[in-house]
Amino acid sequence: MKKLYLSIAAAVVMAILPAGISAQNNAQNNTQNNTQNRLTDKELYNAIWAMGQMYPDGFTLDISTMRQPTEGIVVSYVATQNSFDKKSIPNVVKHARANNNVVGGWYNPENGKYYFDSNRIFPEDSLAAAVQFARDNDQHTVYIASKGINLWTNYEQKDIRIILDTDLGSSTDDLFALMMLYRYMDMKRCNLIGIVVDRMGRANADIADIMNNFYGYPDIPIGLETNGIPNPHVFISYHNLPYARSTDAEVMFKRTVGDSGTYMEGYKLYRKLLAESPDKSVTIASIGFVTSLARLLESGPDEYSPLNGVELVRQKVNAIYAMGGVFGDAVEPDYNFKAAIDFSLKFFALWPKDVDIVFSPGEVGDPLDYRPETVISDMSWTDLHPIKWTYQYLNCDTGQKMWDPQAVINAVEGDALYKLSQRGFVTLTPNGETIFTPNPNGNARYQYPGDPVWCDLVLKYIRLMAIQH
Ligand SMILES: [Ca+2]
Repeated sequence: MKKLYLSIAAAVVMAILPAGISAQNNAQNNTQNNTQNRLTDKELYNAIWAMGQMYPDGFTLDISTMRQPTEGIVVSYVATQNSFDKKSIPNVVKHARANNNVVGGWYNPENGKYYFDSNRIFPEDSLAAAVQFARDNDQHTVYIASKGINLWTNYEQKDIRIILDTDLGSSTDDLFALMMLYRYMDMKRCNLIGIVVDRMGRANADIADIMNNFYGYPDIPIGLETNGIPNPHVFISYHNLPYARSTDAEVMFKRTVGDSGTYMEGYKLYRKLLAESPDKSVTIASIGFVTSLARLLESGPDEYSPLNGVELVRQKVNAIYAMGGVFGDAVEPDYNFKAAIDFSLKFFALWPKDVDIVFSPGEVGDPLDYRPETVISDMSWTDLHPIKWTYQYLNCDTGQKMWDPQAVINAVEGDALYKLSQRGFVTLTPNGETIFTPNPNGNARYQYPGDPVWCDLVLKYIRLMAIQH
């Protein structure tokens, strides 16, 4: 359901009420139920109806205080969802009084109807519970009052199986992309079936291990590239994060694999996970080097599948969302493909031309600047937090732009949040340039950068995920 709740002052509501009541309550309106008790039911219904007309994009109203909630996650009850027009308002109010004293409404210009409903408000750090409640009440969206954004609940959504392919251990946007996936898991919006760490070095896989544990998914399998590119540039060296200790020398973050365990080779984990998955069920989010992907595509039959890598991808993968590439008028250099150019050339040559690939160029995430002080502030709810630790103890003045989450969000949300190019084919030059050739039968598209409103919305979305606990 479309909803856009506006932040109007209670005074505006009062302006539509009888003068005497308006004056009294503008002066002193702190007592719960005070306002409602002073209104007759008919006056309350008229006020709600008037708000629906004044704010056709939507409103939320606490009828015990006649104020708009300024924070909270607003979810509608299914019981009142077919409440059209003025005659339905008494029933909505009755339900609201019996439950949470919150009503909302909006106008649908497509059918000329006003919709009113009774709402429940959850704390903003309880997104998973709010989404579950929304699903139980057949609601497509929840509304975040403090941020002015709607989130999809996708209650009818099928299982999306995600494999994250990441170069953990350098820029911190990989950490945020991974965080988003766990929070999507909390909301049951995807199933993260595996993490492939394509940056060589055991510590980088250990980072995935502590992230899995911290976010409550200790058993998500992790693969590690062992034959990728040697010594790629490190922007922020947070490889010591898995072994952080408190001032009392206590190990801060749990691991599942630990010092004695081993990680599966990255492309082998791909083969295992793909072989175990239904056809066309897996979406890959690639936010690092395509080293393990190139090795997967070059692989032959093994104990997991009689198919070679290309055929396995063709049969099992629905789409890949890849952070990288430079398109259109963009001038910024690509890092991910160029840094691993030999692997990237193999990847582009072998990736099946009938399996979709959506590129997220750097310019999409560029304006989404999640400042270090904001990160630490958003994570003020705990001191035991791997991302917060990184920001507290390392210099994170570089690398905090939210590039990688764009591939992950697009992979889970689908295309609704992004403006994508027309279809075409993309080839890679030995210099690392991505060449796009339009073709309606092409498998490739790329994200266009969003406008400032869009960038603001998506950054708020990422920040909302960071406060969940
Ligand atoms: Ca990355």
